[in-house]
Amino acid sequence: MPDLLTSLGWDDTWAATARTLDPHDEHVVARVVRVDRGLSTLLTAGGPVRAGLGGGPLDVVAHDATLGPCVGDWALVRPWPDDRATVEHLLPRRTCVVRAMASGRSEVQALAANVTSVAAVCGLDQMPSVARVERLVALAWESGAQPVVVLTKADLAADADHVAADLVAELAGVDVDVCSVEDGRGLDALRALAAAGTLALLGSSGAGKSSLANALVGADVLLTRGIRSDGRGRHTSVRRELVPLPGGGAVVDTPGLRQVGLGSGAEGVAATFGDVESLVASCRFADCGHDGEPGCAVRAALDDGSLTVRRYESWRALQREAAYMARRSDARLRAAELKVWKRRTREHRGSARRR
Ligand SMILES: Nc1nc2c(ncn2[C@@H]2O[C@H](COP(=O)(O)OP(=O)(O)OP(=O)(O)O)[C@@H](O)[C@H]2O)c(=O)[nH]1
Ligand SMILES: [Mg+2]
Ligand SMILES: [Zn+2]
Repeated sequence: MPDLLTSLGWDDTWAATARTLDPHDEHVVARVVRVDRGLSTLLTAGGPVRAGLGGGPLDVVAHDATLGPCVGDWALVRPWPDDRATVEHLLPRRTCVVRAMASGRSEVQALAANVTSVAAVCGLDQMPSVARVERLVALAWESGAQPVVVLTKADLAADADHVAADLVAELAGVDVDVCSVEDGRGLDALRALAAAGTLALLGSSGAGKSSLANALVGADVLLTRGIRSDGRGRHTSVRRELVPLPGGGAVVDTPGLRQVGLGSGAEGVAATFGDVESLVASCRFADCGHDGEPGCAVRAALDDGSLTVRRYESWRALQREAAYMARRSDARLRAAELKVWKRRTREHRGSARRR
C-alpha cells in the first residue's frame, strides 16, 4: 500500500532534488492542493497544512509571480513551534500549464504544475468549437504534459461518437474520450490517466469539469452547478484545486476559462499542428509564405484536400499569436533587464560620486 505522497507522484527523483535543497532534512515534503491569496493548502504525509511563504520563495515571487506556489507544486514546508508553517522551497516543476492572462498581454499565469495529462473538456450539450479545442491542446503540449480531449455529457447528445470522430479527424494525433457522469461511460479511461499521475481539467465554465472530478473521486467533494442556480456566464468553481484519487493519482479541477491566451506557445503550436509543420518543412523555400511560391507543400496539400482550409487558418492564427507572445515576453524581459541596468548605473554613479 503506497503512502499518500507516493500515490500523489512523489518519487526518488523528487526526493533527490529535495535532499539537495534540504540536506539536513529539516522540512516536511508537501504538495500544494490549493492557493488562496497568500496562503497555500498543502498535503503532507501527516495530513493537510496551511502555509504562508518563507523568505526564499518571497524573493523569487517578487521577480516572477509565476514561480509562486501553484496547485500541483511540490514544496518543502517548515513547521514552526507556534503551529504556523511556511513554504521554504518549491521544487523545480517538471511540467506547468501556463496561460496569458488576457490576449495581447505579456503577463502569464501558472494554472497547474507537475501534471502528466491535460484534458480539454467540452460538454456535448453544445457543439464543441474546434478552434477552442486546438487552443487548449496547444496549451497542453506547451506545458509538457500529454493532452487529451474529453467530450463529456455524452448522455445529452445523440451523435456523440460522430462528433468525436470528426474531432479526431481534425486534430492530428490527440486522443478523444467520450464520457458522461450520468451513465459512467468513458470514465475508466480518464481514471487511468489520473491514476498514472495528475490529470488537469481545463475548459469553459459549465463544461462539466467539477462533475468529472467528483465522478473520478467517487464523492461530491467539489461544488457543481446546481440545476436551480444554472445561469449563463456564471462560474461555479472559483479556484483551482488538486484532489487525490482513492486509487492513486490526482485530478486538478479549475474554474472555467473564458480566455485561453497562449503563454509563449511556439512549441505547443508546433506539436498541435505536427501535420502542418511537416508540410512547411517540405516547402521548397525555408521562408515560404505559402502564398503561391513554387514548390509550396502547404498549397499542394490545400489543393488536394489533405489539409483543410480551416485547419490551415487555425494554425496560422495560433502561430501568429505565439510569435507575438514570444516577442512580448522578450520585450518584458528586456524592460526588466533595462531596469536592473539603470539601477546599476545609478548605483555606480552614486559610488563614483562618493569616491
Ligand atoms: N446530463 C449531464 N449533465 C452533466 C454532466 N456533467 C455535468 N453535467 C451538468 O453540467 C452542469 C455544469 O457542471 P459543472 O461540473 O459544475 O461544470 P464546470 O465545468 O465545473 O463549471 P465551472 O466550475 O463553472 O467552470 C451541471 O448542472 C452538471 O450537473 C453529464 O455527464 N451529463
Ligand atoms: Mg467547476
Ligand atoms: Zn509553402
